[in-house]
Amino acid sequence: MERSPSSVGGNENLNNETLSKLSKKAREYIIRMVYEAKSGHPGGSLSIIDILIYLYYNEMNIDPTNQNYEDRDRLIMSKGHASPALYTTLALRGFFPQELLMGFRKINSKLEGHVHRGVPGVETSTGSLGQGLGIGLGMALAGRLDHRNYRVFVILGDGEIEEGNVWETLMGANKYKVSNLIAILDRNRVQLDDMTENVMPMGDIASKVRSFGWDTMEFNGHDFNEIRKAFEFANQKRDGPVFLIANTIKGKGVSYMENTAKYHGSPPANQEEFEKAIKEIRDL
Ligand SMILES: Cc1ncc(C[n+]2csc(CCOP(=O)(O)OP(=O)(O)O)c2C)c(N)n1
Repeated sequence: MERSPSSVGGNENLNNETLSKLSKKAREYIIRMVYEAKSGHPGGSLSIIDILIYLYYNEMNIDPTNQNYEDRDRLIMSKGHASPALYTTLALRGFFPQELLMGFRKINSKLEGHVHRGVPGVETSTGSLGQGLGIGLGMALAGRLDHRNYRVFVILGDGEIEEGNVWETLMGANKYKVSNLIAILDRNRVQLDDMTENVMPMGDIASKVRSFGWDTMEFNGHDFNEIRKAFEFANQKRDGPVFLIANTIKGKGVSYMENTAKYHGSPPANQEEFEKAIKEIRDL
């Protein structure tokens, strides 16, 4: 199937400056949400937020005023612990009121700690790592069978791809030659409690994935020019799936969170840390 983004939906085509402002706002929300909840995952949320902002504002065919229209592009946040990043992006984009963000992880809020389908704009629940790509392949195949023109974007963590079922899906997507499936790897090199290289050395991920029949491209996941080029690459006419490898920094934007596993699943430890994080984000 030829991949041709339709004009339906809400591509805003924002410039880099506006995208950066939105990312800063989102980073601040991420910190506020996990600090207020006294739990949650800031590190892997801060590493993926620039890409999410780009996708939801400039790339995906979506319509916050008609959220479930059949031809909308789908996004699966397979690393479901990065819920603060996805929820914030959806709220900023108008899928639900921003005031609801501060209910994150609280009783009676829909904003559960791991990405939850009850939240407007969320396509599928995630959190058990390794499952999102398979779900994405199913959605991509369904789109093809239904003669729909939508694309499916799946965001994976580099710790997550240690899961074997990811590699089963890499094979399956090649077998079925799905051209409407785009995987995005958040290559921040840190896992839950250590560097990914120490937990499971992955070697050259791009050449491994290419050997499974996917087209690949590596880019800087915090540079909007490079993010734009990566999705231009993904949109080229092709007859198979695409795997984009985003080189990112875990905890990006908050100095004491960067490149460390300590803030994978911990909020700022006290008011001082919280204020430092907010100040650093505002100074970005
Ligand atoms: C099947 C499964 N095993 C283990 C976990 C626990 N866990 C949660 S996050 C995480 C690390 C994920 O690392 P990565 O994919 O690199 O995420 P990121 O650094 O981008 O946050 C682990 C092991 C889980 N959620 N699901």
